[in-house]
Amino acid sequence: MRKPRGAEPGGAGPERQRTREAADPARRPVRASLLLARRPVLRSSPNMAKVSSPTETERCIESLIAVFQRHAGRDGNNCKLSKPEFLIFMNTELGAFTMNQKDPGVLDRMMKKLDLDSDGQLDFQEFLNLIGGLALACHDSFIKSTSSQK
Ligand SMILES: [Ca+2]
Repeated sequence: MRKPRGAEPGGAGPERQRTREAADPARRPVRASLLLARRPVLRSSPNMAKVSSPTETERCIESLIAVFQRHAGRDGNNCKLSKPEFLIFMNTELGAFTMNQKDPGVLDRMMKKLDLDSDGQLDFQEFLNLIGGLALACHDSFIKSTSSQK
């Protein structure tokens, strides 16, 4: 009697091991980042290096850095967000927020307020103040809406 493939008892044999190894590189792409560079590289076998997946928080930090650098780099300097870059960032990444503003001067005032050293550009720290402020406003609004439901 012929058994169907892979139905043998103790199916975690060499065949299953091979398919898992083949699928791994696609599931866990090796990514270059500061966060991952500091993570320990675990080796389960001499031929296979496993890089542990970034946590949700690490992915958020990586995303913030990537988005900042992508927008700041439009003029060649990816360390500072110029006013035109800031406006593009606000209209593309935070379009829902921007569209709800009735005052056309709100982005100008935001840029001035965020630009703590008044160099006409936002560095990453100044950018994080914007993100932190928006996150805080969202959190407060979330708390208010959940407490009013009780
Ligand atoms: Ca600045």
